[in-house]
Amino acid sequence: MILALLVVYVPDGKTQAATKTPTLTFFSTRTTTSSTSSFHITRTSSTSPLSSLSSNPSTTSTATTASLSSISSIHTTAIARPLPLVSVSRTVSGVYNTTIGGNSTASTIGYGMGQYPATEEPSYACDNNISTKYLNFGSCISINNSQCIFKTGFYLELQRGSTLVTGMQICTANDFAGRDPFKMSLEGSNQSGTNLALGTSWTLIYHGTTGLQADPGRFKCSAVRTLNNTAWYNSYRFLVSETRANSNTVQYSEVRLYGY
Ligand SMILES: [Ca+2]
Repeated sequence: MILALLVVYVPDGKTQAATKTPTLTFFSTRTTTSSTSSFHITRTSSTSPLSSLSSNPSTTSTATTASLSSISSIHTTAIARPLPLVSVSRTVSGVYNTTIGGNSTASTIGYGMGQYPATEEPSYACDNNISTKYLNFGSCISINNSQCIFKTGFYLELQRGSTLVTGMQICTANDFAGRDPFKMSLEGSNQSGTNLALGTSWTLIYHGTTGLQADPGRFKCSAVRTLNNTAWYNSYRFLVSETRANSNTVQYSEVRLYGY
């Protein structure tokens, strides 16, 4: 006699502490014969490494067998997933001349200092579309200098609410590799609205290279960088510290966050 048992656990994914398990799936079979009545539990779990999430966030691993008594002791590997960067009121705020932990200086539409073209606005870095990009002129406009775009970026409050970010990925745009972000920072905040313009609302999560040190080509993404972060935030701010080469603008097609 064969009895199939399926157990699926899916968490709410929003507000609980970091100990929650993202997804747990068991496929179980019970096999009995005239000589034995033991249970055989076939477990199928998703254990894809973070680096594989850009192509497939739920790769299935091999099955293992355990006794029924060990079901409660089976642990799954937490799986960081690409996070939808849908923002509250669909607002993604561009900034320039903004330092880590400092107040945000708002960027506006235009072709001047600290501005961005209307067709290359900040939200295009969060639209999950690699063919669109965010470009900022920074503070130099016509001067090619790696520091001209220093302190540009954007921030947003996630519509999904409290989120734990444990990985990120930056994607290049259509042209001019020298405009690629080379160094960056990521900060988190549990403030919202106008309070996000205040530097005191932000806590630094990561400051370092983007993973684009070697040019991956146009419309390509860096490997997913694992972040050593255990704090949950509603809002995130991304700032570029340096471009690949001297340039009068900085641009990127996507900033992708991974986590829970
Ligand atoms: Ca895009």
